[in-house]
Amino acid sequence: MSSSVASGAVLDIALELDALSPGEREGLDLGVIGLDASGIVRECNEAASALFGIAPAAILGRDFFHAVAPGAYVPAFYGRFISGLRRGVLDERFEFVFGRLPQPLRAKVRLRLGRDLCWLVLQAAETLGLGLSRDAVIEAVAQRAGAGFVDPALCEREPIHIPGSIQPNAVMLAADPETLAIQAHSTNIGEILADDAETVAGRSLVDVLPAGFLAEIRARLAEGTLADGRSLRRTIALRNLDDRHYAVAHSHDGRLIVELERAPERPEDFGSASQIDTEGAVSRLRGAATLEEAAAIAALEIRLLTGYECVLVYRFDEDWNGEAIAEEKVADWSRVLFGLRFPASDIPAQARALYTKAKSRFVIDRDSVPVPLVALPEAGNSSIDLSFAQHRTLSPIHLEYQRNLGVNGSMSISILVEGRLWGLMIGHHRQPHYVAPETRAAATLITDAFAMRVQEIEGQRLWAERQVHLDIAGRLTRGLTSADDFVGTLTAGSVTLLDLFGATGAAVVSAEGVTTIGRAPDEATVRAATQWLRDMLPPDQTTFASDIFATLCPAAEPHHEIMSGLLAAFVDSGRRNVLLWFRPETVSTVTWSGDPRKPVLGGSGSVAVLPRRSFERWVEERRGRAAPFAPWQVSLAGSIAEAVEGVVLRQRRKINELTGLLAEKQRLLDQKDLLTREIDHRVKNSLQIVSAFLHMQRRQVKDPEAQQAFAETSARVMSVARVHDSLYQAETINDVDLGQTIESLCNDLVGMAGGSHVVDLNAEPGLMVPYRKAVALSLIATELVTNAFKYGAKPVGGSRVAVHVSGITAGSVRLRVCDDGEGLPPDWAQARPRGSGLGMKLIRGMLDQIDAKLEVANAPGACFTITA
Ligand code: BLA
Repeated sequence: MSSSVASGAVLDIALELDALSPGEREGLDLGVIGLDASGIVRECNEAASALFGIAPAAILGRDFFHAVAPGAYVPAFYGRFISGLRRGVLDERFEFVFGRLPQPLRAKVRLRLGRDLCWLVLQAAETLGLGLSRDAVIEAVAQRAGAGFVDPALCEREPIHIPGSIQPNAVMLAADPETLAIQAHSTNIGEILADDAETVAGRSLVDVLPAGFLAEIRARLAEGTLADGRSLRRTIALRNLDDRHYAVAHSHDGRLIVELERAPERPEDFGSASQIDTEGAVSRLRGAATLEEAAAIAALEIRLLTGYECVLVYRFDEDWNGEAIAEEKVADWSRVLFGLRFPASDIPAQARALYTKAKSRFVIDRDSVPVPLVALPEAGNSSIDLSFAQHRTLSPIHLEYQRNLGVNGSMSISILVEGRLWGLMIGHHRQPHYVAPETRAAATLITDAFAMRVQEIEGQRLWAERQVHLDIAGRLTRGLTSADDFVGTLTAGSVTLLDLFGATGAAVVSAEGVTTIGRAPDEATVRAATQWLRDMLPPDQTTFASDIFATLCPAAEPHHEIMSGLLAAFVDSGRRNVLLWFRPETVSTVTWSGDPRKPVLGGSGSVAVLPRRSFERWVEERRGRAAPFAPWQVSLAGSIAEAVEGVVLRQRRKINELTGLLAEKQRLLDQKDLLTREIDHRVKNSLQIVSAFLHMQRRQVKDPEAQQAFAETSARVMSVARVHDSLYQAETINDVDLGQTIESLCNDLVGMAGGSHVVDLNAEPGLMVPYRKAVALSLIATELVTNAFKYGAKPVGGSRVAVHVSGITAGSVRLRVCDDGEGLPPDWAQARPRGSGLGMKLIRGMLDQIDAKLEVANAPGACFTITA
């Protein structure tokens, strides 16, 4: 803003002002202003009022440095004034640029302490533009004829880290960190050069900066502790100049950058903050219980400290839109930004990325004229990266935004929570506003303290919430480890999926089906939603969360009231099993500062985009949206799904094991069956052979009794063989078809007996009896039929025997053998047995074995009924 260039003899009028009458001073064509010791304008001539474009009456009696020319409230102007007053000696000549619209003005200034007043003599030197890019923006605003709204992404293109200029409150030097050779400098370099040498070409920092400061810089460079946002800050006296300068050195992008700004001579000159201020502020922040309270405290403390008329705490949401969650401002500023939402494009992505690295931005005067950087040939071709420079000029588009917002002087300090840009501490002033370096540092410190308190408060809340969830998740997983039925464990236990994530409904999709709890959609919708997830998500994605699911998935749309929010976790890689949580739609209103659908205006000429003009409240009714799921909730859902996978896998393994076991058992059973049948077959064969032998032997003996005995024994063996034959043919190894067995048996007996014996068989088909019963009944039948053949036979011709086999009740059968002989004598039971009596003994033995009952009657032939 200032230059120490001598201002020519014209301003020598300052020497005579005390001697002139007020009328004579009024008549001068140089601007003359008389200030009292408080900086109040006591006199102002016509030329001065014309220079400022303000009527003398509106200047007289007002504070020059705060009301008339607030841009002059800087060390280079007010600082000179106050120091001179203190010393009692003041006569300074310098140049100053008054930022104002439409055109800033460079003026030659002489500040001289007169007898009663301090004289300020001003001569307009030239009107200036606001720099090429800012002028282009202003031109575009003027030209704009409803060019409509454009893609906000265009805002992200501006390379704000290489603006090619700095704000005029400082002088900048860029040097080679190795050789300290100056590579570039701001064009106002003359302000710090004592010898009026306008150029530093071919010179080194050694020629400009004090040796002590340079030694520190060298040491820090060697250590590597001057990069990545670190800097060395010192107040230094420049060679041949009394003025103390606040110097900040940092290295970035292969350059050493030094910024020098005139420092207040005394802390009280510009109300520089001290530890005393920050101490109180930090302890008050500590006492804040809630986020809102902490934000309000931080905003107030910083406003009091920095003097901005308004300080806001601005918080980003997950989409990088932002909201003013605290607003502390002077009583006479009626504008309200508190509670309003601002679209993400207001602070575009590249700005947010930069603010994550570089902590703060202070702008004294929005309409000050940027000072270009000139690169010397030594600098090479690349532009100077000002990412970490304190005095980088801000984007001209953003400065236009500030103008639309009614803001001139401003600050923004990054609120970083866990390394992420959580928000900004924003300072607004309607006039230009200087903040001393120590105060800037203090505001940054308080902002950091606030960020830490946020981390604590949010961390505690999150911790408590997470603890509850971890506890529930732990109970669910413990349940899962001992359960085989994971669906039941998750949906029907003392804790369920509904106890997690503030869900109002949940569902489990498994191979068995869909199980829902709470407010959940019908099964078909759950299935359709699951299918949508399977179709839409890349194969390796195992979890999914959305707060607008009903607008994404067509099947969910009709159910937006209950499933606007969805959190899903696939259990297995085949995605057959999935856990789902539902959150209802929460209808809410968001009040935007301006229509969020039109945040960016199209520009004109070389300027593609312009900020919106209107910050009118714009109320959006939000529908189709649920409270969003937090990332930790999504990952917790993922780990529950993993635990479930364990159960599913275990279940599957168990089923596989059991199926294996079953198959093996079946194989063994089949084998045994085969073996038994084989044995039965062989037994039958062996018995048949034995029976045949007996038959053969019968022929060889002559004794009729022996013959009879052989025949009977043969028949008995045969009957057992028959049972084994039936067993061999039976489908199951235990049961025997009794009718069939008896039938074969009777055929054998008729065959063996020869002659004219006949058996009339009446057997119920498919009458199955256990093996033991079959053997016993077969033997009994053999005895009874053989006996009938023997004793029931008529003298002429054979006997006719009726054999009847039938079932009575389940598990019991009846065998009846009747002959057509004369019947048994009345005393047959007592009579000496006919023959050997072995037959009857055998019958009784068999009856006992199977616990059967025998009835004997004459009807009229002998009739035996066995119930077994
Ligand atoms: C930067 N925008 C910013 C900054 C703020 C805002 C605080 C930080 C710079 C600074 O310190 O001033 C926005 N200011 C706000 C908001 C509030 C506020 C939201 O007080 C509400 C309380 N901005 C636009 C459009 C574009 C744009 C349309 O509105 C681009 C087309 C750009 N904003 C933009 C750019 C920056 C910015 C490029 C970076 C400025 C810089 O650091 O150079």
